[in-house]
Amino acid sequence: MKPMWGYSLWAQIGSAARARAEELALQQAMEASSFDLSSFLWKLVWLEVVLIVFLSIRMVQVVVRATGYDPFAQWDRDKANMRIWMLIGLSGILMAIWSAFHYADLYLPESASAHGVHIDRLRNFTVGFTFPAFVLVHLLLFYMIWRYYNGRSLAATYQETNHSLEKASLVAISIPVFIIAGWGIYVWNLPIHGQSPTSEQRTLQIEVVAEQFQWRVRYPGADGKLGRYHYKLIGGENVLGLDFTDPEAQDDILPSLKEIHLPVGALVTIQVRSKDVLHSLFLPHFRTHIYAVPGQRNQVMLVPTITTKEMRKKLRNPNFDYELACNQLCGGAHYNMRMKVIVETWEEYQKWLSTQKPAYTPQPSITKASTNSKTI
Ligand SMILES: [Cu+2]
Repeated sequence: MKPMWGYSLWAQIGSAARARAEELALQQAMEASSFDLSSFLWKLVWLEVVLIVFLSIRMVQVVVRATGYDPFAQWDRDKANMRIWMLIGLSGILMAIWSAFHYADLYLPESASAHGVHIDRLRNFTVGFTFPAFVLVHLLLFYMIWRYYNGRSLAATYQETNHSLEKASLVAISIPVFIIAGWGIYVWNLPIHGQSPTSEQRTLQIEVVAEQFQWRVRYPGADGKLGRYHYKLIGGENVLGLDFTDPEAQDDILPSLKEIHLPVGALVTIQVRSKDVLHSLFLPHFRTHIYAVPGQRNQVMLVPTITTKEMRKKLRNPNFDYELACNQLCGGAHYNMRMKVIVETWEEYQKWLSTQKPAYTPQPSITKASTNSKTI
């Protein structure tokens, strides 16, 4: 039977990803079964190290027992414990501070969506507030370990109750918690349903469908509406299960390229669903993330504010591209689930869309089909 709808490229991309996943699984199975001499020798080396440590301790014990001389009798155990704790704790905190600066290059660039600016602000506030507290509390913790380790004459003062201190600390802690929680409820609501278009703002509704291991994007046709679908209609060339009896579905557009085009400044609502397992739509540069759940239609909205061209200029990187990634380990070729996101002007978006074909092409009548069969 001839394919009814002309977008077999999607099917090809899908089968290529599946073939690659099978290839990888086979490779892994072969690697698991073959004998690797060097890794075997390394395991022997580690076993030897463990044995040497164990035997050394045992030897010391035997010597102590035989001679009655204990070299560790004079050791202050509490002091040793305190010093080990100080070493572990302080090196941990130093590493945390070091890594925050060392990996600063890997931080995301400024947010490219309207709500992302709010998310960044909230994040900066929270980190700005908690990081000094984190450092201070840990420094105090290790100071206390040093000051009051057992064996010192100092003893901590005991206080029965101190209501005013407890009240003060309760208030001091709850104020920032309330601010962060309340602000957070407002900010995290923005990408879900907290944004509505202004009077001049354009709106766009698209659909992104996840499957192992690719994304498919559906754009509305001239009517601006996405048509009906049903999972039972998925099959053959109808990869998204669109209901083509619905006129709104007939003009929907399914580009075959692995790209998403978004118009800058428009309020874009993305409907997300999955055809198989749990996936996750992650647009890090837009601070946007939502799960793609089988059997459920999720929704996320964003207003792209910086075009790809502008961001390339800002970052002085002519090769920069926004990215859509799957943020849920969904199977063998999970890494393959990424797409380029192109933010452009409304005119550029319209121009690009006009070059894409609708998902549905009316099936030619039998006589036409027979005469045109070579060209279809
Ligand atoms: Cu995935």
